[in-house]
Amino acid sequence: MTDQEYLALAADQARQGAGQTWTNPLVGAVLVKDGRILARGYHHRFGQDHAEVNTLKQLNDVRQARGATMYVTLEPCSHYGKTPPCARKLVAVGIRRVVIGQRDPNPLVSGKGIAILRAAGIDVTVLATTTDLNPAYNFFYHHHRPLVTLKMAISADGKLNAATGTRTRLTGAEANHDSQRFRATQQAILVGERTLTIDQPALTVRETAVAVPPRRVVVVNSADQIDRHNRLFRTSEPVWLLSRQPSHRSWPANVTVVAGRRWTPAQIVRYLAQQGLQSLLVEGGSHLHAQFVAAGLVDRLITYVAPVVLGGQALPAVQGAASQALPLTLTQVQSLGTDVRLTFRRRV
Ligand code: AOF
Ligand code: ZN
Repeated sequence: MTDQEYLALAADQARQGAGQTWTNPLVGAVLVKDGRILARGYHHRFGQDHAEVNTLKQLNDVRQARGATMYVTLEPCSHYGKTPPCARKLVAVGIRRVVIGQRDPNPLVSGKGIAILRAAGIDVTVLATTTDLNPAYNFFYHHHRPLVTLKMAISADGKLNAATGTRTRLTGAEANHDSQRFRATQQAILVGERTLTIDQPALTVRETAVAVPPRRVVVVNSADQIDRHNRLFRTSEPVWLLSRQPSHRSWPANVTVVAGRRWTPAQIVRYLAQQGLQSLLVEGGSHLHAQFVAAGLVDRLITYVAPVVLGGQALPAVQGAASQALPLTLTQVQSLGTDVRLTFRRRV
């Protein structure tokens, strides 16, 4: 097998940690000697052992690792964090070669893990074949803000709702499951005030187990004018109300009000970055979509197109703030029952 093929196996390992590792990335590893796989492992959960250590733990006798090659999807760490540095561990057990799927963009590690391995005489190959495993993690360390995905379900004529002030269920069960699965990968979900009251979204992840549920973020003019009977407040996942006006109410423990700022997309994204959030899903409505487009803060777009024409009075998917066109590259087309999902990324 080639280095790339072993790394693909390591990536399969990594994906088993999905939904459990944030703020850490998904990482997987495979240990190979004389063309035989001795062990596989991954980072299971935030705060627990790293992939390399879990892999070594699969061995009956750690001396088997002497002279072996470790394939790992991310540069082994160099720091004493919640666990001791993996790079030193690989040196200590006598690994001869390390093949790395991508360099760690976290400045705590970046390049230092590789340096430790090389200084100890280990043969190190660094590829860039596993960067797709952690898109938001990588984006966050390169751009110092969360990766922003805009998600919309529209009619075949590009409309969101049948008329202002009503909720229109456009997509079918398969598209709804798909959007639930996507939510599970996100650290924050944002809606505007009108969507909160009209659509009554719960903004929860209901079909996947996640260690940390996405924060449910709402931009409002005044937190104190929000109806506490909104469906959003019926469950205990964290809610952040980004309010222009200060709040004098007392709120339940899961609700945080951050007040006194005009919450432009730039302000929202800066605040979420300060809180360490690596991904943001913007889920409506049309005015918030327009603001993010106008601010140039849409990195990816997911559009579900439903087989219906809403016509006349219906609300366009993006409306309000004046904006320039947002050039996109289509990355995927999927049929989901009677609907279609189009995935785009911003063209750079
Ligand atoms: C690895 N293997 O499996 C992971 C790594 O707080 P800690 O100690 O868990 O360290 C977290 C950082 O370590 C994380 O931001 C990333 O740089 C690296 N993650 N490194 O060698 C792993 N999960
Ligand atoms: Zn580590």
